[in-house]
Amino acid sequence: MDLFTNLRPEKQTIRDGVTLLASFADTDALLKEIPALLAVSPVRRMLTPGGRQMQVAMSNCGPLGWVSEPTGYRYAALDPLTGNPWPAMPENFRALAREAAERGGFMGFEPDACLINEYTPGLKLSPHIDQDEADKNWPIVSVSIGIPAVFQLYGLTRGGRAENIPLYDGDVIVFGGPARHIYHGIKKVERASDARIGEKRINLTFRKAL
Ligand code: MD3
Ligand code: FE
Repeated sequence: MDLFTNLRPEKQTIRDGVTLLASFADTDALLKEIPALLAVSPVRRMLTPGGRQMQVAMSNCGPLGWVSEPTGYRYAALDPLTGNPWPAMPENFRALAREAAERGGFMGFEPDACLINEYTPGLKLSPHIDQDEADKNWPIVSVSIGIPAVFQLYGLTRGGRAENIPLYDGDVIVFGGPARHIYHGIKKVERASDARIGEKRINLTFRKAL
């Protein structure tokens, strides 16, 4: 054992279709953009089709935004909270998503939606599959900002044991191919503080909805 065995490889295949790019994102640059985005479309706790409030607060940027409502899930051009379009996707967001997708083996990824998830300690995201995107041949690119969280990967069904993957500030995961059909979630977030944003984790997921 040497001193460097704790360093994570910069690129790691977690399983077929799941590529982790450790510390890939310049999160200082991403964070500079976020206040202006959330001033246009604030994070809010959406209602599930079951009528419950989601724990995680969400917003979007880009031409389309993912929304959950009692009537179901959809991608919408207008923010239902404001009646206005979502804020534009910043150029550095777009470039990051494209570069990460390429490293994960997907050329020409042009996301039309970026979901912004905001976690505070104690919150979790229950296991689910993302299936509201028209063409599942495109990947989803996830970017972690702020305090750590444990990502849980299941299989094609919700049950069974999860594979736990700790995610830190700057980590990017590309989910494509067979990984588009696996259940995943975020474990209850542990208390921690980030020097820039405090006790918060922000996750960006870039999607091609249409
Ligand atoms: C695996 N978000 O927004 S990102 C989500 O950290 C979501 O906020 C979590 O799951 C978060 O839907 C995890 C990683 C992620 C996103 C989409 C996936 C993993 C995925 C789609 C298919 C498989
Ligand atoms: Fe998801």
